[in-house]
Amino acid sequence: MKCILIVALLGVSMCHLADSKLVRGEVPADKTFLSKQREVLKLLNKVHEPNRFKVQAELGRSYDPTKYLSKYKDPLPVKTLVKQYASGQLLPRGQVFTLFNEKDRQQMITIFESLFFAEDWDTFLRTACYARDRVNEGQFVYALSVAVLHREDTRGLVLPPAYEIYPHMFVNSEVIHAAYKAKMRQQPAVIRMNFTGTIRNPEQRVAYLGEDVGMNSHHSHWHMDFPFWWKQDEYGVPKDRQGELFYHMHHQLIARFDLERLSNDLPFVEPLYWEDKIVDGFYPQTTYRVGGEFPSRPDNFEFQDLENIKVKDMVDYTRRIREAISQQAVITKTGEYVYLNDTNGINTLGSIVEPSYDSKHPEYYGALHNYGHIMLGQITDPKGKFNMQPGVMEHFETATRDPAFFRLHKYIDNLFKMHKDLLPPYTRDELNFPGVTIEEVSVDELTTYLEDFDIDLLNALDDTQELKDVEIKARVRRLNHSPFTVSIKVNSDSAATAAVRVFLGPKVDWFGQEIPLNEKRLYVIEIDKFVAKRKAPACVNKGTTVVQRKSSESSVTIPDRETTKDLVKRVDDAMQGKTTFMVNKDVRHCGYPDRLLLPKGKRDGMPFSLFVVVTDFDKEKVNDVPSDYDYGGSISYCGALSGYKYPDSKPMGFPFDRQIDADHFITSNMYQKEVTITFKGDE
Ligand SMILES: *[C@@H]1O[C@H](CO)[C@@H](O)[C@H](O)[C@H]1NC(C)=O
Ligand SMILES: *[C@@H]1O[C@H](CO)[C@@H](O)[C@H](O)[C@H]1NC(C)=O
Ligand SMILES: [Cu+2]
Repeated sequence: MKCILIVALLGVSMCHLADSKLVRGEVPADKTFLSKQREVLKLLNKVHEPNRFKVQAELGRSYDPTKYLSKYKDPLPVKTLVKQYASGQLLPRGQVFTLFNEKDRQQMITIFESLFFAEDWDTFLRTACYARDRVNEGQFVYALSVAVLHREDTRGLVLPPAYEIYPHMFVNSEVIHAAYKAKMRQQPAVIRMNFTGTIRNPEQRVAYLGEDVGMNSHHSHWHMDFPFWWKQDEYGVPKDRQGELFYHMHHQLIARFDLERLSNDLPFVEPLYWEDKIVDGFYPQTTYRVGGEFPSRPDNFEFQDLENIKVKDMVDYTRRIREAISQQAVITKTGEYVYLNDTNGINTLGSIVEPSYDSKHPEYYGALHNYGHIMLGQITDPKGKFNMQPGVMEHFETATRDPAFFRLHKYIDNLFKMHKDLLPPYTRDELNFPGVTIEEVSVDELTTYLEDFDIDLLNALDDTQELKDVEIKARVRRLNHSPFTVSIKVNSDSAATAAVRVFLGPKVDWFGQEIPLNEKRLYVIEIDKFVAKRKAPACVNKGTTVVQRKSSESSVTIPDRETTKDLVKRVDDAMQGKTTFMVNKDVRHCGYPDRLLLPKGKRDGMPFSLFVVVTDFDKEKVNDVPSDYDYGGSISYCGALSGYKYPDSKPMGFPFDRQIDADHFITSNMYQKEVTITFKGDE
């Protein structure tokens, strides 16, 4: 007992010396924090209408940024913003903003930089109020969100869930129509939302995943935490292993989609190809707030040349990327080679494929992923003849609704696989943890069910101040699972710190055939990754430790987001001194929903393979923080935001990211076990 205590104390005090940014867990918010939180919530209230809060509105009206240029670390963006506004160049309010439109994105970046470079909170707030009623609301919400997520003086502020800021992106047209009716009658209403499509479309069986608001929220927040346009050096906020995370997070999304498909008797998703037909069409049944429906795509549609992006370009980019992969080197703008044959290769490749601002040669390797989104988004109006709105693929909030999202990403993932397959399989030394044996792993019964969830639609509905707000909600079905605990019995012959990775993979494929390990690895999902202290033999005589971990603690997931209404109330109560508002400075909005941690499974039970891998954390640790520091809770897919590096040096997805020789894979520090997931509940 004593011995553990000493270890823990040492860890904490050491890191206090090393790092002042470290705030562990929740602390009570002070007045300053509460007032910032309140201001941000006001800024994001009913963004389609002029700011209702008089003080903010007045602040914005009277503020002239050009008089305070010395208050910006870089005054150029805010100068540009003012100039663009004055000359009417900005995207008007009310129009659809998509990040994939180059011009609209550049404007959004100017707004973001104006906010981000504001020297202090006051200047930030004034700039935000200035922009709130002048710039396009889509650009505003995006720029403000990314700024809040990255400024030091806004750390820990909670943003309202995106599905409450602009519910149009998340619920379908019928719901919006019904909501308007209810609002006009001033009657509270709960409107049942159905998933897109009909039973005659097999893809509809997995619509509950692609249309899950938590899943969409995770995806859009991942892209806010790791924007592809992020200028690491200029902003002074590095994005550690951004290219690799792009690969890993999306790979996990596809693998999870595939397990969900298997649970619903659908085969694994097939990649798409630029010159082939896209067999499955998509009818989103979703409407923009103004400007009409999201465009739909009939079955068997082919990719079309757009004004600026040709199908042939996509083929060329792909060929060059494949060439780089087989040569294990990419060529830079200046003609040098950057090798891909080490653990950093995937990061280089990821930033080329997405591409992020770090792409070594965007002219040569193009923008495979981003253009893929655009090609799919504009497929039904490639020449802009009908002035159609952007498709669901052109917003990270809506992209996963379209099954083509997973097909595009499978295609991209196969390129990453091609690269990983050229790296040598892990050696026994790399896999092993000498002196450590997992003796047993046990898990509670794994069960899933569907439940109702209500989305607050208040923000979606235009109204006037005179019209009273009535409760109008959309009720959706969503997947959930019973909480479970994984218990791992580890035997060790010395004291050290262990990194524990928990994975789940399919056992049999769509045909019911057992999947060989080297193929299974492609569909293995990460359930958790955490650090457990092993007790020293001096403390525990027998050297056996049982590590227990709850599903709710998973570093893949975050819990349900708090509703704006509850958040506002909590802040108001705390400001009046009625309650204490607890704040976690590392709060993450990015994170797979806890509810979706497990795939649905089947009514009569579906077998899966559970893997637990224990390795030596001291050999892979990267940051000088206590080993159980949780970086806001969802590091696995979302990395570390607060200026830290990704916490372990192993390749993401280790040890399933490389080819496996099944006969020489499972070492004593690994454990494999069959588990069953049973779907219990109503459809
Ligand atoms: C959803 O489907 C049910 C049953 O088919 C139907 O009664 C209901 O009106 C639908 N909801 C909406 C919002 O269209
Ligand atoms: C990668 O390839 C280069 C060029 O062939 C070689 O010099 C280097 O040693 C290789 N690195 C690894 C880790 O294999
Ligand atoms: Cu994405």
